[in-house]
Amino acid sequence: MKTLLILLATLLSVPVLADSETEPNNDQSIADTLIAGEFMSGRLSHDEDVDYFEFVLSGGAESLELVFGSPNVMGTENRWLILVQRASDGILVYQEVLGPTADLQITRNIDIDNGWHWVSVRPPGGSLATPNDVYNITITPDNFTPSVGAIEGVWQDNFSSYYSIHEGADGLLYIELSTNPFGWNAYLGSRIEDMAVLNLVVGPGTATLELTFTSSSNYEARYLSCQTEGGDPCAAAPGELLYTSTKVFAD
Ligand SMILES: [Ca+2]
Ligand SMILES: [Ca+2]
Repeated sequence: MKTLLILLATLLSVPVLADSETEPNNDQSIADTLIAGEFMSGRLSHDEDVDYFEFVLSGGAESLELVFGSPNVMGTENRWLILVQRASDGILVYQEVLGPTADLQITRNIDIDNGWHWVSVRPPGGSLATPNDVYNITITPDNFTPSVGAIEGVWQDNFSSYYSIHEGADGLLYIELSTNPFGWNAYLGSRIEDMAVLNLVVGPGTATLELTFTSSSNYEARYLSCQTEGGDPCAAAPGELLYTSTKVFAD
């Protein structure tokens, strides 16, 4: 197990589920594609640089979560103008000048319909300087469902524990890569849309775990039921948020 954790720590320096802009992307006809739930990074290289991205919503999307950050930015002076535009008629569905800080990305929920859209990132104009730090942008529609295989990989929760997810036609295997000296735990079950329901198959006691994927790189974990080996209720009550995880490695 120790070897595995060292291996994981080595792998974790590699960002995953991420893409970078491809210049020139300065108008709508050569926009880069945003994938729901995946991180896109870019940079305004000069005062005339505009970065266009495009995405298509389907299946009855009604709102879009847009997350905008700049993880290495120094201070609070950096501002980017973000526009979201419907391609069919050019209507602006969102525009705002955003100033994320290194420790605080910005999240907005935007009312939106199905169809093709553009996001553009540009200098803020006026007396504000063009920021030259790297920015990142992630969009996730409210009806988002990860595709089969998109959630495979190694995940880390907000308490620094690791998990491994394996998904195929036969179901979803979820392994807790615990440092617990008494052994490891595994759950088996299946996923429908954004929710997996999994039963403990290796480990003490009985438990049914529910994972809710809010994107291809985030989920929340809760027990639907849980009993210890001695038949007592587990410390965490059913429905209580146990942890949130982010994806840290994929093939
Ligand atoms: Ca750029
Ligand atoms: Ca550009």
